[in-house]
Amino acid sequence: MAIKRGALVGCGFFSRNHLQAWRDLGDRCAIVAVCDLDPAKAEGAALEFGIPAHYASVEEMLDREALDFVDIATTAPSHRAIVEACARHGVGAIVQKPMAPTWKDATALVVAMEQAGRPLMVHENFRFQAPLLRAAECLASGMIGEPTWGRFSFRTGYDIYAGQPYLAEVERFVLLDLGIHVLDVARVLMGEADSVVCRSQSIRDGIRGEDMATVMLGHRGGATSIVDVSYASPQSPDPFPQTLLHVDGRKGSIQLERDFHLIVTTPAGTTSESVAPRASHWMSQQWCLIQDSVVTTQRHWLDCLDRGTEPATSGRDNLKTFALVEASYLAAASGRRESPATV
Ligand code: NAD
Ligand code: 89Y
Repeated sequence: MAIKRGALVGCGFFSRNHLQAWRDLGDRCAIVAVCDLDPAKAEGAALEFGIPAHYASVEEMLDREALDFVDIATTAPSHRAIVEACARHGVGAIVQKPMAPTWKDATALVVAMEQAGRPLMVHENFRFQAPLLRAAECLASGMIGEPTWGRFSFRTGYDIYAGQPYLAEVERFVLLDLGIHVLDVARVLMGEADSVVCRSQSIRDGIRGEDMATVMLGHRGGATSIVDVSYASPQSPDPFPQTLLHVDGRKGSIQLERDFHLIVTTPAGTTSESVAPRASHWMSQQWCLIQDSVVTTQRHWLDCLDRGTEPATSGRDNLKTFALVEASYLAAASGRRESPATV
């Protein structure tokens, strides 16, 4: 397979993980340009990662570079315009979550890429985390039978504002930033949901949006699940950034406990295994769960480009997760059970 030529847009906090992961995948792709509205950030990333070109304008970069894909690691308000520019230039894109700040923008950017006939994947990395991949594999094997109930929980007091100060300013906060990841995991393990109940809370002083939310999903097969997310849960030790889960099935259960202990109960008995992520020289102890999943996510994108197949987290697929976020906001405001939009 020919080496894919990619360009990264957005050289901020999280982009380093993308660039390190592309470097790990260097036998399959080359990042040939980076872009940031702040030219110093683009130049700094190009220098540090040995990337030949840097730009302050996406349009200029798309005009000048011959690309197989663009990797969009900017914050959500810019995603629609950048994806639409990729669509106009006939270039595929992988875009960070959340796909957009609103349902209208999310659907528009998916349609733009579909009309251009180019691939679009959302960089939704939680379902690609090593422990969650293993939990999904156990469930899919049928060893615990049909799932009947699930809880997917991410609660932390970790100072996320230090690295991502923009999160304090957004009106739609924890559901769109973090709930979107955990709702996606619930979809993968429990199947599609057709009803949503939600309560949200704003706990921390000085933030604009909600930093705690509890969602109850009704799944099509009859199962129920709870997704609870919080950035206002001081604790020690803090499990950040682990998602913990418990799924009951008709024949057993799966539990993912702190520090990557997976406990599976089947009619044959209970087993426990360590499902820790892979650590590599550029990863930190705390973030390697996510950093390792960035490599897995980006590898999946390259696999799909090579094979011409639809990514598991394609724009169209991710709209189904986005619809659960929208229904959660609606349910929190109305106090009623809401139905997600059909995608
Ligand atoms: P950031 O603000 O640190 O960096 C974003 C960069 O994009 C900035 O340097 C900004 O100048 C640049 N930018 C904005 N608009 C641009 C445009 N139109 N053209 C070129 N450059 C532009 O943000 P971040 O914390 O790195 O977050 C980026 C994205 O990654 C967000 O969508 C966030 O939700 C996501 N994120 C994902 C994870 C994860 O685990 N999946 C973790 C953290 C952040
Ligand atoms: O913003 C969040 C995300 O997307 O993953 C982890 C995070 O950076 C903080 O919880």
